[in-house]
Amino acid sequence: MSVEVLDSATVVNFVEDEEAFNVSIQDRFAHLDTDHDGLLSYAELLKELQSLRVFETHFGIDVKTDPKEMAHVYNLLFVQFDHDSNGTVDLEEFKAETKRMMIAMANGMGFLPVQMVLEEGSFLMKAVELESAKLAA
Ligand SMILES: [Ca+2]
Ligand SMILES: [Ca+2]
Repeated sequence: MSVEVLDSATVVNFVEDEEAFNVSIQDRFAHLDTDHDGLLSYAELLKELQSLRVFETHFGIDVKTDPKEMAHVYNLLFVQFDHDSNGTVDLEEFKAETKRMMIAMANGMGFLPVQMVLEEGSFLMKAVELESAKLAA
């Protein structure tokens, strides 16, 4: 984990960079799909949900003090990902919902950069990496 500064433009640029975003989605999906059946179960997706920093900003929930509340939120989120309600999340569902959530988060961030603790390999970290790669180019 590391502390990074990011703003809404960083997140939006990443999501709208179709190629970079697709690659990241496929990478992340493959990484989360530990039994390699091409679908994400609740347990598999949970790892991703836990790394999404969207909760603190979006729901204002303290992850550490209320695990029961978090379990409830994770359940609601899984249902959001599972568009066709078949109990698993496929690549298209994962991509569509991740994109939607990141844009929603970017909208919530406004124009001021915010500091966040990001996990290696998380989408936000990739967004930051893409942005700094562009700045360096
Ligand atoms: Ca799986
Ligand atoms: Ca599904």
